[in-house]
Amino acid sequence: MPSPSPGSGASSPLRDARRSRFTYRQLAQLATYSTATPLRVVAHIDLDAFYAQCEMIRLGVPEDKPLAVQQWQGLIAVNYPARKWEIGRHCNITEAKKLCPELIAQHVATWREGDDKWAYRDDAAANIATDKVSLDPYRLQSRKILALVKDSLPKDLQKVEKASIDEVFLDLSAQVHSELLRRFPELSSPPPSGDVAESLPFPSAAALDWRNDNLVVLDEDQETLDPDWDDVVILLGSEIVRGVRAEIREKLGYTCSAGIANNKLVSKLGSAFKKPNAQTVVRSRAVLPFLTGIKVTKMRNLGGKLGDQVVSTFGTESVKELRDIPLDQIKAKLGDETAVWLYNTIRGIDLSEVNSRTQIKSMLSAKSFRPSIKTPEQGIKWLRIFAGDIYSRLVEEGILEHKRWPRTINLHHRHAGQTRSKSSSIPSGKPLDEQALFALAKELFYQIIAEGDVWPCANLSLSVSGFEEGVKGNMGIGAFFKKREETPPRRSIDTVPNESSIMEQQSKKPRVDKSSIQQFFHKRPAGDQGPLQVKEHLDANQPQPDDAKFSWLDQEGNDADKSSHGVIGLEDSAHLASLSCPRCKARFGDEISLQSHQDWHFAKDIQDSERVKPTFADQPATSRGHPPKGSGQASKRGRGGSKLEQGQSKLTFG
Ligand code: DCP
Ligand code: CA
Repeated sequence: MPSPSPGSGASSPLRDARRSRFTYRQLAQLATYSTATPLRVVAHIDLDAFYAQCEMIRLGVPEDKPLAVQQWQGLIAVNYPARKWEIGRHCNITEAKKLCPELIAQHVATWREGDDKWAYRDDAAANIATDKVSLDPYRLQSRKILALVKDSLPKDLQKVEKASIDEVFLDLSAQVHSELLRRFPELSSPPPSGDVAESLPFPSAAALDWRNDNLVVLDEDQETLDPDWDDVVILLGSEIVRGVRAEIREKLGYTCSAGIANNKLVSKLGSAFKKPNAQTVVRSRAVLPFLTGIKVTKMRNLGGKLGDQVVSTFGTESVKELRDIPLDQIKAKLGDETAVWLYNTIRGIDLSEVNSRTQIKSMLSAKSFRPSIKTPEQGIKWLRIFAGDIYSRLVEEGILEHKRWPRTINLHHRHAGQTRSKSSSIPSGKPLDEQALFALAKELFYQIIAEGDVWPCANLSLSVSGFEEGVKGNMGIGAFFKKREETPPRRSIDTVPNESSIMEQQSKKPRVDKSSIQQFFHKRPAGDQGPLQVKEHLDANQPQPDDAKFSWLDQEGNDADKSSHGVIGLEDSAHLASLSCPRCKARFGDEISLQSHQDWHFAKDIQDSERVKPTFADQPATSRGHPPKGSGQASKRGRGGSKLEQGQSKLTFG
């Protein structure tokens, strides 16, 4: 039977007499992207082996050839043919070549001092001390893909959230609503009683054609239930996603995987369920059985410390077993807010919105030094590179047209396993160019140096954040500066906290349950100081970012749970000697690969800290679509983290 269309289903007087489980109100809510309707349709699209596909397409490598993307001695992306040889990100290049001698290993592009453009270089792997990874080629492809996704959806009926460099969420509700009314005109009439709480008529489609979708299948008795509107809408969503994926494949050559469900949580699990080049549909009736087979630590926002705590507190990773624990018991262990959030999450309930904001929140340029640098001159050289890198991305962001402007600049310095950070406001009223950024960065650097005990330095990272919107319409540049000046200028902030600053910060916050989910994530103080605010103190325990890995996540990453947690100090030689990640137990062939991997954890922690987690405020939802009191507001708080992306089109060295 084809997809549902008027008259496509065998209707009988008996069927006509039945009523749907869904109401006219819930149908109408679809058109407004309401998170309260159980008929909501959300998709998550994730590119397969993304960087590897970028390289294959760029180099014209046949699709069945194994290829991996190399960064120094490690691998950061592995295509599916290479995965058949058991090559993964945990391998270093030597191990990978041993597993598959035909492996094509393409090193990422790098910036090099003296060149004003990134390039693919044959000797990059040997030049870790002087080169800095460029992810520009992947950002460019990512932008193209995002633009195509948007183009392939109706302009006025789309809500697209870029979730990371290779992922998007789509809220398809409004488009599906419009398609539904087109195909089932009977739904356009008002409820006969005039009451929107009235049940809809039963769908006239008796069977739905899922084409080659990977449908999460159910027990036979559940499958025998006739499809209701929640099944029909998800089928329509799935058709739309199939079309988007086909466009990406046809026009740009990339394969991707997708999940279609009625919220972000489940759609994301769906896209990872079958890869590559497949789409998985999780109907609402399949959510609970689907989640039963998934580990709690694989769920969105549970890949980190919170997930670890849940597992250790309740002694199980199994979603099914966790569902047997009464809410009160979870509350007693985790506090009310976290407990309710967890209770809902393991039942597949997630009222967070797809957030169509695609603007970046911060930009970061960083470098881990191997060996560590030992003089201010060396540091200054890198600051100039960072300033050039960030400035070129600001230009892409529209700084020359005064569209957007960062308010804060942050410098992070790592020595002996500790990070020192300084930040200051970016003065308003005068043009912000590369030189100005460089001067600000130097000032922060000298402040750090003045504190003493700063050499050798293992990592420097410069970031800008706190973006403001600039000129709109016919507002002149004067108005732009005026607006900026109204913002109280911030003094250079010594970010090593003292007791009073901690107190002040706390007093500004609303009361948070001590054991709530919030405690797992550092919070930003009032007045956005960018994602790195979380690192504003001497921190002896966190590994630090490598240039590429950290850039990847800081600019792109919003991806939730690709890891588990548990941190080590970078300089902790005992840990490094073991060459296995203490957070997720992944093994590495050399220290650099291990550190890169740990940098990824670190960067992801920062990304995670950007998010506000709880979906509901207090009461558990007992059924989908009947969220507890206060859920609407709380769901607004549960937005995704920063999705940052800019290219590095030009870098000058002085
Ligand atoms: N990435 C990275 N370092 C990591 C993880 C990812 O540099 N530790 C980069 C390379 C990936 C891209 O981000 O190609 C997207 O990450 P994914 O986790 O989505 O992985 P892939 O797209 O490579 O593979 P999959 O098909 O499993 O999604
Ligand atoms: Ca991917």
